[in-house]
Amino acid sequence: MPADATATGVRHLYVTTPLYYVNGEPHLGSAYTILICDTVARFYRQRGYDTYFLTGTDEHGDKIAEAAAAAGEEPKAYADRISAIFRSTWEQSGLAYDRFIRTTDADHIRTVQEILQQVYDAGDIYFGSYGGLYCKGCERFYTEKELVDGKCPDHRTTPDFIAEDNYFFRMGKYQERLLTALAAKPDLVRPERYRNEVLAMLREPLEDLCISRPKSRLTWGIEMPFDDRFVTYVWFDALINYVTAVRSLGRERCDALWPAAQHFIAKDILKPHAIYWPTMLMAAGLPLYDHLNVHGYWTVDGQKMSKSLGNVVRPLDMQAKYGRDAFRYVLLRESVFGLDADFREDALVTRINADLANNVGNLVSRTLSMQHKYFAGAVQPLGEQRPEDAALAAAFAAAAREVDAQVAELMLSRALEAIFRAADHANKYIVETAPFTLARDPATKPRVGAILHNLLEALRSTAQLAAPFIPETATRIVELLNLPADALRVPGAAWGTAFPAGHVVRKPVPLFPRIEA
Ligand code: ME8
Repeated sequence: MPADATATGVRHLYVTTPLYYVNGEPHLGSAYTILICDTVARFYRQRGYDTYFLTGTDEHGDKIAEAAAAAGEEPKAYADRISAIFRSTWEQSGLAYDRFIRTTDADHIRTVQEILQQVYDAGDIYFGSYGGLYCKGCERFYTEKELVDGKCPDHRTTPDFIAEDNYFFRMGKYQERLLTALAAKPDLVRPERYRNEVLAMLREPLEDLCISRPKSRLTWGIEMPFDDRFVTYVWFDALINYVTAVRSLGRERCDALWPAAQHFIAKDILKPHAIYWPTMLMAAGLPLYDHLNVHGYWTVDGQKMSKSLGNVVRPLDMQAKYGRDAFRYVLLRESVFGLDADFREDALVTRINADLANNVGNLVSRTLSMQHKYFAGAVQPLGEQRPEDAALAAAFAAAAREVDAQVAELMLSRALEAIFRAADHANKYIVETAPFTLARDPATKPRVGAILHNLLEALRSTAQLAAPFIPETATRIVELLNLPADALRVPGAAWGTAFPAGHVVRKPVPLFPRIEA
């Protein structure tokens, strides 16, 4: 669960994606992290939390300068262009973030310089010489031990040996404090496997961090406030964005949101987020984030996604082909947070047909068509609850509890499983209670009205529970039920109280047409 309520009683949640490098375009991996953040933010927003959701782009450093040069553009013009592609992709995907930050934004540059100056004044930044093995892909120095056969384990390239005078951050000084923080809060970094990786990194003495680049080698960066011959190392710059964004909201909201910060990343950038960033925060006298949530990698048909293999999955293409919610659903349903996952288009089609079309889609169309066929769309009294009605209501109540518990642990696929299990229960309830048979006899027609009323409640609950995961579908269900949008808020009406007798629901429209393979 996010951090506790403050004195005002309002709870807060601040979620962040990594700031994506502008050296490539959005793909399945970047889409996944932002989708998880969007879902978690929607979930807590629906429950009345003050949420703030940040994403954006990381635009300085060697890697971007090189990509711009390769494209024959000035770095800023190049960053403007690619950053706009990210922004428009996320907008077209319907992601409800609060700010799209760029590391070239003026307030960010100011915040980085302020923090650098503060840490420098406090004596935690010094000038020195260093020679080391540098991987441009990772934008960091490697120790011999970290390399695999002399190569960067991520990029499989041989790092360059670079020796120069630079500024260093006394990261090593904070090793013990970081260990204490990790011990005090066992799920600061989660899931546990990544916490263990961090603890393993901290078994070695923590070295100081080189945080500048001489302008003789790189000019595309934020100038060091105390020495204009240097620019800031891209990670020391980019990580600070998480603070820049909340500071721009004013003191009070910043103080409420910052301790409720949850960063979402994949395992590739664990070290900067689990080691550089908390020690930077300590040096700047700021509290640590609430959680660092680390997920695995997506592969495509069992292979690493890459331009050369031609298997890069583009979120907008998938959404155009299958719909936004279907794409969201499959990514969230087919992955376990923390573990690697494999994307296959055939599995996507199977999921859409089985879960979305056959289960929820069918439930909507069967219920609404019977409501229209037997009662011209008008809701009938609920009547006395029979055991099978109570069991249906109980199935949704249990799903609601399970969804809360699973989302708190980021087990979003399990949460979805619980929702679809309840919807499946409703489909079985139709078979079991057989309203289509009862409708033939005028004596049992009132019971048909009651059954359908229970089913409308099941649809309302399905929409409410599923809203953070498949928001457009939830909204469409609520529209078909002819209820106001706030019917999706949690907690909502108690079972049996959302539809007054005589309330008229709309005629069904297919939500998810079956896809022929
Ligand atoms: O590292 N599977 O940016 P980046 C899952 N600018 N997630 C993936 C993925 C995959 N195959 N590929 C990428 C950077 N991601 C820095 C971050 S933060 C202050 C600076 C996602 O563009 C995942 O979230 O390389 C991963 O951590 C991120 O993209 C890396 O994005």
